[in-house]
Amino acid sequence: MVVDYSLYLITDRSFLNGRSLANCVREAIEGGVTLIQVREKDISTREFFKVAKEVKEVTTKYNIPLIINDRIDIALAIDADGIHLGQSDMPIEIARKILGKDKIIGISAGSISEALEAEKNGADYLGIGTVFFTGTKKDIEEPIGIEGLKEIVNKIKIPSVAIGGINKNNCEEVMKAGVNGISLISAILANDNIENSSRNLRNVINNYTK
Ligand code: TZP
Ligand code: MG
Repeated sequence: MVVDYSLYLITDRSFLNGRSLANCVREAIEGGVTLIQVREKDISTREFFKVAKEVKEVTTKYNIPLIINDRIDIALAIDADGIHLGQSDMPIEIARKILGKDKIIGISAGSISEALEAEKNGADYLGIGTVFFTGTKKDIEEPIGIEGLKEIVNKIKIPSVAIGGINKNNCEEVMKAGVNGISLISAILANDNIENSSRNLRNVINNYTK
């Protein structure tokens, strides 16, 4: 599967203000989002399954790959295209055994050693960060910044996306660091007009996509 990593929306229901996640995802795709990750914390298994299934209907219709954060069982249950794992989640080798070679496995990496390890163990892409401080994820230590991002990107061969505090004002310098794309939550979902905010990002990064 050829995946376009350029504009990667990660979901978070706390930004929805009563809007349906499936509709928000549809608007984001209309605005140029190329990849979706359903990432939900503090949610029951049943609710996660329901939300993921609703989003899957939209991504299937638009032929956009769908990644599930952390929950391999949910990914299998809805036949998602892949999974995104953090450093404390299931080891990648085990996830690969469970999911098979055709599913996408993404790994969060915040250092060169984490990135090289994930690449060696067969990750399909890396989510590199946190690049900037962000209110969306509170448990962040020191952001790696653009320089830290460049150092990691220069050491790896697999596709990468940057994550953490990315918005329309800083996405150009993030793309210039050499990543294949940007992944973001609030810069898209915290806006009333999701399609427009996606399109604004799309317009800036179009010049830099590999
Ligand atoms: N992992 C590192 S930062 C982050 C995650 C899931 C949150 C990114 O959210 P935002 O709103 O794009 O900064
Ligand atoms: Mg995780």
